[in-house]
Amino acid sequence: MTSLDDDESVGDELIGPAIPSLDDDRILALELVRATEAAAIASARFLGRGDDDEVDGAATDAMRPVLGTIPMRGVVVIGEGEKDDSPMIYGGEHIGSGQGPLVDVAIDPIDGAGLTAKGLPNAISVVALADRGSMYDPGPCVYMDKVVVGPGLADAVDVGAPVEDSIRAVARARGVDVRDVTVALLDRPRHQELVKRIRTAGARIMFLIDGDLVGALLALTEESEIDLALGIGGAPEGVIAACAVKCLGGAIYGRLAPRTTAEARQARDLGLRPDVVLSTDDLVHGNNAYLAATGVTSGELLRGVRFARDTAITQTLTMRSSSGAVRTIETKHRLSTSQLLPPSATDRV
Ligand code: VTB
Repeated sequence: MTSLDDDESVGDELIGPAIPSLDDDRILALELVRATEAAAIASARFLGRGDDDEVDGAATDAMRPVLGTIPMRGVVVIGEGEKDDSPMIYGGEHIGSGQGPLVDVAIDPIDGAGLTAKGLPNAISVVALADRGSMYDPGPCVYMDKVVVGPGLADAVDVGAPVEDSIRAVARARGVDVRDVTVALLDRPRHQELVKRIRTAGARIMFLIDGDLVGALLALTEESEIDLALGIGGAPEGVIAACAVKCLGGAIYGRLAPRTTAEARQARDLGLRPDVVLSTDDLVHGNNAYLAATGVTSGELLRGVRFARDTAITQTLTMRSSSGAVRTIETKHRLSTSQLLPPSATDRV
């Protein structure tokens, strides 16, 4: 976990005029949109071309310079893992214009690089912010076992409770039959047993090929078809989902799911507790979270990037916890004059 006290580099950031508080800086909710729009447009150029790394690289390349213009003093807590040949935004990196509030930053320039490379639905580009020191750092743990439910269902579930109980509790809270409860989870062999139990309990399942963040966001959206997002997905996505919970209501419970005993040991050495259930507040404390997500490929949550003559149209959700405002922003970008994209992304127009 990053904290103000143990981050030596914060020293320089504290020099100068008084630092604004994050909740005074509502403009950030709009500034973030530009970062996810840029990543979405750049990565959508590689739709269906079969190369995940190209998609990922384009998203990161386009997002990085925009993040650099945002008036914040950010430290990346949730960044990208190391991958060859891709320009990464690393955990610990300082990001932002160097003015503005002290924030923790979580980025997923593209959740669903593989989906985009195959032209499949539900790829999004995401950035989230919260007060400095407030985001949970899953360290070496790649996976987290998660339960996400929308507003009004927060008390109905717990990652430690049997899934059958959670499904029944959600049905009761929503006033519907169990067979009308819809669960989203990643389509993975590791979920075989869980799938059997959900089916035996009588609920419906919507499988996610990839991109469990969209599953979480849909579970948090009352009008969506999904009531509950479950199962083992990305740990970073768990922290980002917690930012969304702060803005939209509902709850996330997560437990780190180390892949090996060595990873579990490494996590414990860093003070993490793989056996403990983490609440929304453990994953992001305080009430100052922001999140922006732009559709890369179309899905139930967002439309993907559409290209026309010298134009790209994007759809973005942007939200901020302290006001509770959730905006859907559709933007028409004139590609020949847009300052948003690096030249490498526009020369293919
Ligand atoms: C999910 C998904 C990501 O990783 O977190 C998934 O949201 C979980 O890992 O898009 P596995 O694919 O190994 O099951 C991604 O697919 C890739 O980061």
